[in-house]
Amino acid sequence: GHKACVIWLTGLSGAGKSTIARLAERKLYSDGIDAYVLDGDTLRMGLCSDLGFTEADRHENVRRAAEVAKILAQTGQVVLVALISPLRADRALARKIIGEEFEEVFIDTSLATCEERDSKGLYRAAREGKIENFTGISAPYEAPEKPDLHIAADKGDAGQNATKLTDYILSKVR
Ligand code: GGZ
Repeated sequence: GHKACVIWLTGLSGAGKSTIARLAERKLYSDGIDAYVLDGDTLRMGLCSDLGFTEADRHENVRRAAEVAKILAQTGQVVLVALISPLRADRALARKIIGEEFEEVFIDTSLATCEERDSKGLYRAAREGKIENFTGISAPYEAPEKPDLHIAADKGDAGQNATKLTDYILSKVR
């Protein structure tokens, strides 16, 4: 068996968190490691469907995700959490809930790049004032100061970044 852990991916909307997490999940699988992705988008359709994007709601979103990740990690899986989780205090809470198995990974894609990609048109809508409290535009994003792993994701394709992440995870769990 391998050690369980919770890989917490933080970064802006459109930074590539979910994509990288899903690619890493598959790579881990082919290395015989059970991995599971907990995605903000998915959680917000069910468990967190009562939450919006105020500071209080994001705090609660992060707290619930951390509690679920902790339970999943107890089953021995590698849990990949992909959540903007913009505030340092909230990520510190997640670390506290999860304990020593918590690894913070910064998917560092600049606001300029995310906004240029704008794959869902959300940045444009936020600039037009159609979405309130949008991270990076009208709500803060506090970059991690000392992430356990820093992935500069402005350049380099998702596959390469997922390989970096997978290698890091393998070094932790084996
Ligand atoms: C940020 C928002 C917002 C606002 C909707 N601010 O790129 P996406 O679409 O698919 O991912 C974003 C997702 C963020 O949810 P999280 O649960 O990760 O956020 S947090 O950790 O801060 O609670 C984005 C969409 O929801 N979205 N409105 N105002 N992102």
